[in-house]
Amino acid sequence: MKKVLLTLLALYLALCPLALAAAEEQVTLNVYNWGDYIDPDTLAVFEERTGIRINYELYETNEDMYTKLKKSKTSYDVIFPSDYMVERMIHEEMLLPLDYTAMPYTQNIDPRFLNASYDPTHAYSVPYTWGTMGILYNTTMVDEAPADWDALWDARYDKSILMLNSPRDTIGIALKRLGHSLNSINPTELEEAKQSLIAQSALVLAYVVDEGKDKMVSGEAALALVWSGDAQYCIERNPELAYVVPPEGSNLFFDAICVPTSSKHPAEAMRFIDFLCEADIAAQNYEYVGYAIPNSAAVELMGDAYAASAVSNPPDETLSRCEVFTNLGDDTRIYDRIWTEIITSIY
Ligand code: SPD
Repeated sequence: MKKVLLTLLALYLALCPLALAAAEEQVTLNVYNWGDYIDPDTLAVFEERTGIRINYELYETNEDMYTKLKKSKTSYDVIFPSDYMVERMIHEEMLLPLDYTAMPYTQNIDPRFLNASYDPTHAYSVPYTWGTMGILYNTTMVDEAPADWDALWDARYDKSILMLNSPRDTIGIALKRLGHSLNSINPTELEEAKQSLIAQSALVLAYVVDEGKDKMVSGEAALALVWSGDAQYCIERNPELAYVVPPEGSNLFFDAICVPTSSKHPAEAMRFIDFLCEADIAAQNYEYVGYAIPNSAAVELMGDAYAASAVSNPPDETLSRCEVFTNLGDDTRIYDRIWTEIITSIY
């Protein structure tokens, strides 16, 4: 009996350091993403499958995410910037080059999405979602379908209009409405856009990001400037809602997955990116977030329902009227200043 106990004790002492080392080695990934931009069940699947923990934090705009990364001491491992922000972060050496040999499921990405001007060889970014900006409107609350961007400046919808609390998007659409490029750095055009947004502000119910979805689904507002994925989400929950990309043109955006240079666990971060590219996981995320995905294998899995959505899959004619945001370099400061002036004129 004594011999058995001594053997058990020896075994325990031998295994204990191993168990402690394993516990110490447990990796936690700091994932920083937009609100409502992943099915939380997929995070649980990843954790269970890999033993890697996920600490998940949210942001509302590219600018919030960028500022946090620049200023915070927290090291993030995975982020989801849009096109122009990827370009800016590459330029400012804030992103790590990706190891595609460690991410075999990235082969599911449709090659049409792999020659983007914001990261031509996709050395730093894996495409995650894409979409357009447009007007979501309640067909029972507006007199007619919006014919152009002016609908968001229409006094008939006083305090029933929602705008995005996002500088590039909102200023960009004001520029587009006035017939200018949404990448304009022309001071006269930007001043004109600023004045138009200040004038519009009296009609605006709220400047929102994710909270706008509930307001539209519940009928609290009649019209909203939205991203197409959020339009898809809302229309699925309230069939009285419809989405239009106005004829003056709009923004075509691409959101991507990247690893910041501050990452402490780049190998695990890439394992997570690879996981998100698995067909069934990407399809599950589409069902949850409503944003179009560049993953051919997942699109194949989803079949007709996905293909039939004109919101997720706008016709080429609509896309040909859209522009992608570009990194404006130092001129980004002009947008920051204008946005501050708009917001302070309101409150
Ligand atoms: N729920 C938030 C979804 C984020 C969509 N990103 C759009 C970026 C446009 N530049």
